[in-house]
Amino acid sequence: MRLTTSQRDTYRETGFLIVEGVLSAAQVAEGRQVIEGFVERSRGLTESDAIFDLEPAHSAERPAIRRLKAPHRIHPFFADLIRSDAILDPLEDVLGPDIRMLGSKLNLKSAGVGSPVEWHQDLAFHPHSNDDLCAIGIAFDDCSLQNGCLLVMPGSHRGPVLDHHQDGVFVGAVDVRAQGIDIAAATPVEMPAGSIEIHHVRMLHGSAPNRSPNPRRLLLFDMAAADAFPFAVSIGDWDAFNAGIVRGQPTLTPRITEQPPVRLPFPTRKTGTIYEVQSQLRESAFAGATPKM
Ligand SMILES: O=C(O)CCC(=O)C(=O)O
Repeated sequence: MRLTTSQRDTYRETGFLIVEGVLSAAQVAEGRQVIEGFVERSRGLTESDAIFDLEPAHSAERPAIRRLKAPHRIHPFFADLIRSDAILDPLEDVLGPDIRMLGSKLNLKSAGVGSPVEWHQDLAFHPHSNDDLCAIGIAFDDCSLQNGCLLVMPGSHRGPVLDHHQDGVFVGAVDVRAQGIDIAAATPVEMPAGSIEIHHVRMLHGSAPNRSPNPRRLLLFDMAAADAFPFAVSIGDWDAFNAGIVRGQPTLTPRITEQPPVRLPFPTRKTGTIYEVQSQLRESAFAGATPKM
């Protein structure tokens, strides 16, 4: 499904976009079944590993996965999805014809225990030579304020990468109170299962805990124009780097554009998933009640 001119304008102006009905009911059902299989598998675990990031409340009796770390590497359903026209066509309208997948993650936000994600901009984690990057989120459940849908600050994608440091260390989160950011102005990304949302790499976003009886499973792919090259992060093996090209051609010519300031995510004290890095933030923006928008 290609984006309409009005959808492209919305993305350019606000920094995010929701498109409903991208996955069929059968694909949503298959995805849920695959995810349930991993939840069953996690019963035997007592700590997180290379595949599973477990919620603090996880137990064999009540398994609760916070995140599947790189779903495209562990199941063909997810690998096929990011190479499908349904997902790549709208991405091409946002990123151009040559597209690299930087990585994937599936945040499960289990009913009643799903952890929050503190406010952040993805570009703070992986600054690039230009900012034609985005994340695409694929909903396997209806996403609402009640079950901890994504919250975005429209227009923030036009601003600088904000301070994600505390005490001189990268904590992967913006202290919104200290930086005077009014999160009451945030927009909830509410959408039915089978929808996608695309948000710009500079978009300030986060999400509240899931205190509802319903899960909120969101598959996310970090995507980049193939001529956006990472700053300060080793490319490593060239062929492995280019294995991430999911449409079009790789290039040896980085496109360097003028963009609002970026900041490098160094020094680090703690690495791992965003939940682990953000655990260093002194005060959660989501402590207490689910915010009302
Ligand atoms: O799952 C969410 O609500 C937010 C995910 C996110 O922003 C991230 O994992 O970087």
